[in-house]
Order: sequence, then structure tokens, then C-alpha cells
Amino acid sequence: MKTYICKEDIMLKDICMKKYNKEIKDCTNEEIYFALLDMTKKLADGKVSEEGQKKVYYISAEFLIGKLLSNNLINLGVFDEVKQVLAENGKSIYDIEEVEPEPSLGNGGLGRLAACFLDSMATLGLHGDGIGLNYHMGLFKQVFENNYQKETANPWIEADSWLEKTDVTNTITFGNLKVQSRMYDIDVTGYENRTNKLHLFDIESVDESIMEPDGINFDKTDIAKNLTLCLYPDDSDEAGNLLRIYQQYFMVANGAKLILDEAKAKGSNLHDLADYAAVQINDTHPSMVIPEFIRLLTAEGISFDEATEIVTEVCAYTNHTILAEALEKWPLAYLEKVVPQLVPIIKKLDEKVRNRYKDESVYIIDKDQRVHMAHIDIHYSHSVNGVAYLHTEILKDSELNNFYKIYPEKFNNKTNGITFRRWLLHCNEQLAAYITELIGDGYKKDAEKLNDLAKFYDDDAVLGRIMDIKKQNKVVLKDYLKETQNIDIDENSIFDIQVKRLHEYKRQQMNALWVIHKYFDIKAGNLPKTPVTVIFGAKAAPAYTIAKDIIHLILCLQQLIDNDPEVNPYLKVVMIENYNVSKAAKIIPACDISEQISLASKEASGTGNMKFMLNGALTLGTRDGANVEIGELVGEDNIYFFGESSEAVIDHYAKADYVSKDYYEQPEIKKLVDFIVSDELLEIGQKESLERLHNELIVKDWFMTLLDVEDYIKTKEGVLVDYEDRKTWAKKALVNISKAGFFSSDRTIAEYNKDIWRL
Ligand code: KOT
Repeated sequence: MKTYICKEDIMLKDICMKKYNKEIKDCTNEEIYFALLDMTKKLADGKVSEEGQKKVYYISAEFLIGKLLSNNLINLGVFDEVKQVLAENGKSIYDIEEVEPEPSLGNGGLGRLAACFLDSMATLGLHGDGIGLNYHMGLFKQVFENNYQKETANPWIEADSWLEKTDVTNTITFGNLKVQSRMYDIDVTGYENRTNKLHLFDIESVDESIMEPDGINFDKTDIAKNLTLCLYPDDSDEAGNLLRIYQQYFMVANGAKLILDEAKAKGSNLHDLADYAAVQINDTHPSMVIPEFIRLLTAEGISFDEATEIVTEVCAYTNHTILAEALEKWPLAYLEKVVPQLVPIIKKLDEKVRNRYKDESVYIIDKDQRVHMAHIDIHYSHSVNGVAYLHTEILKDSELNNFYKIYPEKFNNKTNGITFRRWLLHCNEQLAAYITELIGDGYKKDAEKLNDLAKFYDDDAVLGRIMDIKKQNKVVLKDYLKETQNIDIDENSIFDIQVKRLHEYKRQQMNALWVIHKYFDIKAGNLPKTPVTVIFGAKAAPAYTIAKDIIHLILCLQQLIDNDPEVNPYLKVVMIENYNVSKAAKIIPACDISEQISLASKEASGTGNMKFMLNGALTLGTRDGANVEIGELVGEDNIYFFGESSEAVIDHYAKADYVSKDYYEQPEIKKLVDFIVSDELLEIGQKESLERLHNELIVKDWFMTLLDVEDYIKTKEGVLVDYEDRKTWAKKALVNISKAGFFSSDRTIAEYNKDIWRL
């Protein structure tokens, strides 16, 4: 029996003894968690290796890292050993995982991507650190009350956590105040490779007590107390917008200082900064780093023109959305108030653009005196990338076409990826072990090796095992839902899953219309061969009314169907409360049908689609984002596409010729939409919400739900029929797993490095 982990000075049993004066078997799960935290940090420290001259800095307002313990143990190569030692002492690693609070330092895809990228940089042995903010509350915690989302506070920082306090401090100056900052570090341990750092900056004067219990309301003007309290505070009023600018500048001012200090320490004379630093700007939240660098470089005696050239060579920009409302444009007056030191620089940058180009659409400051942050990035970075093939094409052809015409050489695509350590090895241990049994464990470092699974496409025994593993994962999810939400689901039903942020463009409402269709169908006596469990998980932004109405509709449907004995043997709707990274890890391995049904052209990439595919779910989706590339890899037989193409959708917007009412008038569609305000649902739900949503779909439907709903329903019914042929389904699942290698974030990061960073 092994009673030690790796080195003698890092023995779990010794740490428990020293910390608590107890044997492992006598410790509580909490105590073991904190002991493992110490052990892991020590192991990770041993992997901090030599720095090369040049380093990447990934600056992002979000790093949705999720729980770290198990992943760190996996990456350090000691997970199995720890699991065994704990088991020998009557403890379960899975119970201990539950003790760890989940840091929710992100909203969704953009933040989770940043976390996957950190893992891959360390795994590939690239020296790349993250720079962000240490939000104390992160995103709110969602609870359901009266079939509505209610927000509650979500503090995650404990006295003992992954955060290491450093002695790096700065004074950050805003127009009307100064604050003291401090850097906290989290180790980022690569899979059997180096350890990098995630640097999170905080204010010393932060005050958690000013937050109300809802986790979203607090005095927005008290910047010295609230700056790092929470992620993306409500920006629907002026104070919220200003706070966002305070946060962004605080992040980049600390980041830029760190980058210059580190370069200088390695011998840079700043003229050669690009030989020491590559800065990746994760959408526009960190864009002020460009004028801030120029401010710092000119203060060191470098001319404005040269500073601009240096910064352009150092910085690269990633665009993650074409949704107009997400493109940041700050009123110049706000910047004058918060960061007056940057305003003359931004004006000069704008002047340079105006001197060169006549086209007003590429100016930085528009005629309404608003500063277009993305325009700063595009003019003054050397690289502009989209996050999936289709997305980059749309940027070049339409959204950013005027810029593409000026700088064709800057534009490039980097299709997103996910880390297989978290999204396969950790979340689906059984599948990972079985893949290893079949093809060896080379795929853990070289994901393309999953292609070797192709030789088993027609092997009945293998297909049978793949389905067995899926079934077991469904049982795990069933038990989890029983324990956490007291919900019963049937592991023999089809698990049809849509988990992601709630947004009209992602079209959870269309899935809800399918539920209504199925409800009618069952009532009419058309009973599905295999029951269907439709699982949703989604948080809505607190101020996004229609998104909250959609959650309300789904929860009302859940209740209606649960209480209808005619329907509930065949159909079940489950809305998972507080969907987050840890829940995703339990949900995704259990999925049969992965719902990726955004309006074509609107989902830049999606990364959930990749996680589901890797875990053997089949995609039901539009030809949007990375779905297109999934389709190319697996072939049309192994994915279910429906709906209008992105070209057709873009054309509808250009001509403004989509009229949802015309679709609504079709009797089949009208029946579904009108059920939202039926007596059955009004008895359960709130009139105001349901009527608002009903009306929205009929008179506006900006994201064209009714355009695609008919094809969606037809296609989904076809998927359910196909599910009945278990062997063919299993083969499709195996094809998906075997082709998922392309979506490893190791591949994405290798491309960033080869084309953009050049470390
Ligand atoms: C949010 C606010 C402003 C700009 C962009 C965003 C944004 C975009 N947040 N998340 N995204 C998602 O990013 C993912 C990673 O690239 C994509 O997969 C996904 O399609 C985006 O919606």
C-alpha cells in the first residue's frame, strides 16, 4: 500500500498530521481538501521551469477556471495515486471535490476558453500567463423560486484557497481617485509539463460587506470598495458603465506595468518589447491596454509614433462575437471622467486613422463621440482573429469588411478548442480509460490519435461498451439530480441537452416550442418509442427580461408535464439550477443529443458543441460557428443539421424582410406559440412574463425562431427515430469521438503560437 505522494516532503499523510494532528482516515473531507490544496501547490511549484526570453500574456476580463483540485492532480500525474490513498483511508476523491468552491470568474464561452487556453499553454510548455481580475463574487448564483430565476451572492474566496498573495502592488490613478492594487496568483499546471501563472489583480480596499444578498446590487459609485466585487456589473445605467471602465482600466494598467517590468528585468530596452512579450487581447474588455502601453512607453522617452509601432507588434486581438450590442463603444465623456490620461492618446490614435482613411466607419471616435474599442484593436494590433472558420469569414466579408479591405494580412482564423484533460480525462474517466484500452494513451498528448478509433467503427463489442459507458454516465447524472434538486429522471430515456447561457440568439425558446409540440403529440396518442428527457441549464443576465421570461416558460413547462400523468411517462423537462463548470462536467458525459441551435451566423464558435461531441453525443444543430467544422469532420451522416444558412440569415437582416408574423400565421406554428399563453400555462405561470414572450415571438423575433422552428421539429423527430437503431447510433457516437481531436485546445494554442505569438 502506498501512503505517500511523489516526494517524501509532500506526503498527504504528513501534511494531515502536521496541519491537524490526525491520520488521513480521521480527517474530515474539508480538512483533506485543504491538505490536498497545500500538497498540490507544493507539487506545482516544483514545475515552474525556466523562462524563455519571450512570454505570452493572455489578458481577459474572464477566466472561468472552474474547480481546480482534480484537474491539477491529473495534470501533475498523481490523480490515481491520490484517489487510491484516499480510498484506502475510507475517503472518496469525489466527495472531496464537492468541498471545493467553484470560482465563477466568467460568464460563459469567452471565459471558459481563456481557462482552456491557460491549460494548453502550460501543457505545450509555452511560457504564457493570464492577466485578469480577482472578482470576489464572480457571477451570481442562480436559484429557482416560483418558476423564476432569482440571483443570490456567490462568494468563493476562502481564507485558504488557490490564490497566492504576492508582494506586487501598484497605485492605480483614475481621474478622481487613486487605488492600491495587489496581485494574486493561481498556479496553472500543464499536463505533465510546466506551471504558469494566472495573475489576478485586486484592490486592497475591497469591501465584500457592501454587497446585498442578491449578489448583484451594491453601491456602484463607491469604486474604492466595489471595483473587484463582481463580474460585469449591470451596465444598464451610467454608474454601471463607469464601473466597467474602472474595472477594465484597473486590469490593463496593472497588466501593462507587469509586462514592462518583466521585460525590463530580462534585459529589454523597451524598443525591443516585441522580442519579450506577446499580448493577446481577449475581445475588447482589455483594449485599453493599447493606449496604456503607449502612455507608459512615451513616459519612458519613446516617441509617440515609435510607441504605436511597438504596441502594434506586441498586441493581437481576438473577436468573439458579431452581436452588435456586445461591441463596446464607450462615450468619450465617460473615458474623460475615469481615465483622462488615456483620452489624448486615443484622440491621437483616431487622428492618425482619419489622416489615412476617408471611410468614417473605421474611425475610432464616431460622430456621436463614442469610442469604438474594437477599432483601436484592429488598427493597432498586428493580428485580428475570429474563433471558427465561419465566424472569421463573416468578419472578413461583412462585419469587419471595411477593415479587412485595409488590412487583409491581419485577419486570420483560430478555431476554438477545449482542454481534453478536463473535458474527457476528468469528466469521463470511464470513457478515457476505455479509449486507452483500445488505442493506448498517446491521445492524451496528441489528440489527433483519437482517429485510431476508426478501426472499431464496426466492432459490435466496442460499440456495446461505448453505449454501456453512456448509460452509466446517465445513472451518475440521475443520482446527482436526485440528490441536488430532488428530481427523478429515467436513465433509459433519451437525454436531449441544451446547456449554455440564456440568450435569444441561442434559441432555447425554439427548443421549448419543440417540447410543446411533443406535448401535443403525446396528448394525441403518438407516443415516442423511447421517452425523452429534455435538459436545460442556463443563467440569464439579471437585466435581460426576455431571457428571464424564457426560463420562466421552461420551468412552467417542467411543472405542467411533471403533473400530467398522460404525458410524463414519455416526456420530461428538467431545468438545472445554477449551471456552471462543475455541473457541465456531470451533464456532458450523459448526453445523447447535443442541442446547438443558434441562429446561423450568430454563435461565433461555441465550445460546448465540442465537449459534447468528444463525449459521444450527436449534434442537432444549425450550420453555425464550429458546428460547421464538426460537420465537415464527422460527415453529414453523423450530425443533424437543420435551418437556414448563415448567408440566408445575413440576407434577411440586410433586407429587413423577416416578418415573424407571416410564420406565426401558419396554423401548425400558431398552435405552438399560442400555447405559451394557454389556460394550462397561465394557471402555473405569470401572465405578464408569458404574454411578453408570446408577443415578442410574434411581433419581433429578432433571432428568427419561427423561421427555423418547422425544420427543427422535423429534424429532431428524425433524430429520435434514428436513436432506436442502437447499433447505428453507437457507431455515429464513436465517429464523433474519434474525430474530436481537432478540437483540442492544444491544437488551437499551437496555431496561435505559430501564426501570432512566435515563442
Ligand atoms: C461578450 C461580451 C462582449 C464580447 C464578446 C462576448 C462573448 C463572446 N462572450 N462569450 N462569447 C463567446 O465566446 C466563445 C469563445 O470564443 C464562443 O465560442 C461563443 O460563440 C461566444 O458567444
